[in-house]
Amino acid sequence: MPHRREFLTSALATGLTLSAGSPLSIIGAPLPVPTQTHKLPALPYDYNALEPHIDEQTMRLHHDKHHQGYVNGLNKAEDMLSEARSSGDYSLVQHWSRQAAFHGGGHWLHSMFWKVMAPNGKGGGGEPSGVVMDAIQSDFGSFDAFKKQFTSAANAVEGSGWALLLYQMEDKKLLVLQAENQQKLSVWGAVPVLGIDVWEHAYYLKYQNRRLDYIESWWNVVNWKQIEMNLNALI
Ligand code: MN3
Repeated sequence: MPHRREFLTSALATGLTLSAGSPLSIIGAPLPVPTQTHKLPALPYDYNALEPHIDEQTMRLHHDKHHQGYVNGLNKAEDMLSEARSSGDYSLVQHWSRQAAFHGGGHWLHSMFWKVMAPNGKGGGGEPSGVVMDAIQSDFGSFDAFKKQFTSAANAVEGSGWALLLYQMEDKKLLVLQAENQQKLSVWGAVPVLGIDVWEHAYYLKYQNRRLDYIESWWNVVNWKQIEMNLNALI
């Protein structure tokens, strides 16, 4: 499907007139409307389901406004990138590639973030078992050692970012990394299987500047079954 501007340009070039407020049409036939490639996924639970660890208002703002913003930003960046490529303006290509990386990172990580959480006692909290526990023990020594390292990494992110547990495909090992913003990582070939958002918008309403309290409470809603599915898809 052509992008909207290309389409409008070609529509106008062929002498069509567009009237404001009415659907585009050629002699009654509806014209294709540009699709928004990426869409905001629904939360897999209610907005208040993670209380008291993550409050309802934070979840509403975080999912409906912040995540939606990344989805919109990614759709726009991809459209603009396509235009910049056709025009041959490679400084714009670079600009929109960076925007796509930022917003795409945000969209992907938030989509994972909602899924790796579940209400406490209903899939959330406790410890992993099976393949996840085996991998954690083998790569970090113990679950406790992993949890301390991950908590410390999350708490120490400078400014906005994430702590991530990733599976390194080449080494077949788990590792913990920080991502600044959404996308600045230091390792290739590693896929996130668990992550915590430590941007202030993820916790500030309830925890204010007490990021560590948020992280420690967050462990109560970690959905280890989902992490097992994420890992099993890679190994
Ligand atoms: Mn966020």
